[in-house]
Amino acid sequence: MKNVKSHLVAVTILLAMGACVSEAPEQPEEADSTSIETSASTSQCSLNVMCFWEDNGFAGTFKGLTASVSDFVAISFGDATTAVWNRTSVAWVLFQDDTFRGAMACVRPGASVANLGNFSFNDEISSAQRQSGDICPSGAIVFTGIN
Ligand SMILES: [Ca+2]
Ligand SMILES: [Ca+2]
Repeated sequence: MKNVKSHLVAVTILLAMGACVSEAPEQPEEADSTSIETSASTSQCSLNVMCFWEDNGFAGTFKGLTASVSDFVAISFGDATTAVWNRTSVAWVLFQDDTFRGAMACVRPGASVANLGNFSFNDEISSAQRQSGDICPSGAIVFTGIN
């Protein structure tokens, strides 16, 4: 009887989840191609902000920048970044080392990366430099769109 009961509970939960999904408002087909799946954490990232999260999937501790930072230790975020989303209109170069040195990842306007671990850049970022346009420097890993 216990197994039947827990099975029923599971089915009830699934039905409840299904109901939630079907109640969600439909997204327009022509949604901004740069937008990423909305969740409690991605809503932390406002327009015109370069956003950083500690954990993959845009989760955990959040930092939002609007200007360059030469040492992430100063914002208590050294070697912590795992996910990013650039909601500014310019590219940002993220550096492995402080004072804009070392390996570079360039995140173009609107681009997001859910897991920098997929690009050998997990928990590496120590500085970030806002660019004046959407051009990335040569030698950088370039991110465009959803990654
Ligand atoms: Ca991390
Ligand atoms: Ca580093």
